Amino acid sequence: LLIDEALQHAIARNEFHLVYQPIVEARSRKLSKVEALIRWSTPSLGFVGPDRFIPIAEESGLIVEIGCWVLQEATRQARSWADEAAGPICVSVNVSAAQLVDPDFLLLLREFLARSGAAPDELEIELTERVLIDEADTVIRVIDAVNAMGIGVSLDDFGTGYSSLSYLTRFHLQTLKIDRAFVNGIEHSERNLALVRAIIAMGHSLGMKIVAEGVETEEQARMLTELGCEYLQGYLISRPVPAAEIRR
Ligand code: G
Ligand code: G
Ligand code: MN
Ligand code: NA
Repeated sequence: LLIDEALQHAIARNEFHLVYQPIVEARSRKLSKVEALIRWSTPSLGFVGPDRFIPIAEESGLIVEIGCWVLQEATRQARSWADEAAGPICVSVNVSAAQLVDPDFLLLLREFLARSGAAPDELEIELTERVLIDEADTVIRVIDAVNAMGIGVSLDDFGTGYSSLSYLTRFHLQTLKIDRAFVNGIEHSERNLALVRAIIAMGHSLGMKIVAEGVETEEQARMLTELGCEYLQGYLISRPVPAAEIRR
C-alpha cells in the first residue's frame, strides 16, 4: 500500500530516472544498442527496485502512465545521443502488456518520435512471453503496426515464461533475448549448453537475431559467440549505467 501510494506521485515528483545497459555486437564487442531500465528513489522509501514496483504498477494500472514516461524519456535520450559525435545508439525499452494494448499506445509512440526527432531505428521495444498470451489478436496488430513504423520488437526473458513455441510464428519479432538463467550455466552444464544451442538455432531459423542476457564471464561470451549469438549483454560487458557514462 505504501509503495502503491508513493508510486502515484512519483512522476510528478520527478523520482524516476533511466539507466542504460550496453548490448554489444558479439564478435567486435562494439556497442550496438542499450536497454533502458527504470530506477525509482523516494525520500520516504529510499531506493525501490523495479522487481518490486513494476508488478505493483501493473496491478494498479499505473504502469501505463509510467511506461509512457519511460518511452518519452528514452526517445528524448536517443535523440540526444544521435545529435552528438558518438552517433546514433538504439535504445531498447521494456513494455508491459497493459501498456501495449492501451488504445493510445501507437499514437503516443508516434508522438514521442515526432516530438523528439528520434528516428524509428533508434528505438526498439522488448516484450516478455507473458504479453503474448494475453489478448493475442490485439497484440499481433500492435506489433505489426510497430514494425510498420520501423521499430523492432524483441522477445525478452526467452525460455522462462509460457513458451508455447507457436508464439514465434504468430508474432513478428526480430530479436530473441535468451534469459540469463540459461546463459548462466553453459560452462558447467552440458544440458544447459544443449538448450542454448537449440534456442539459437530455432531463433535463426525464424530469421531472428539473438541476444544473450546476463553474460558474466569471458568463457560464456566466447561460447555464445561461437554458437552464433549476435549480441551480448551482461555484467561482463557493463552494468546498467547513467546516460553520461554511455556517452563516454
Ligand atoms: O533493472 P533490473 O534488473 O532491476 O530490472 C528488473 C526487472 O524490471 C526486469 O525484468 C526489467 O525488465 C523490469 N524493468 C526495468 N525497467 C522497466 C521498464 O521501464 N518497464 C517495464 N515494464 N519493466 C521494466
Ligand atoms: O528482465 P530484463 O531482461 O529486462 O532484466 C534486465 C535486468 O537484468 C537488468 O536490470 C539488470 O539489472 C539485470 N542484469 C543485467 N545483466 C546481468 C548479469 O550479467 N547478471 C545478473 N545477475 N543480472 C543482470
Ligand atoms: Mn528487458
Ligand atoms: Na530479460
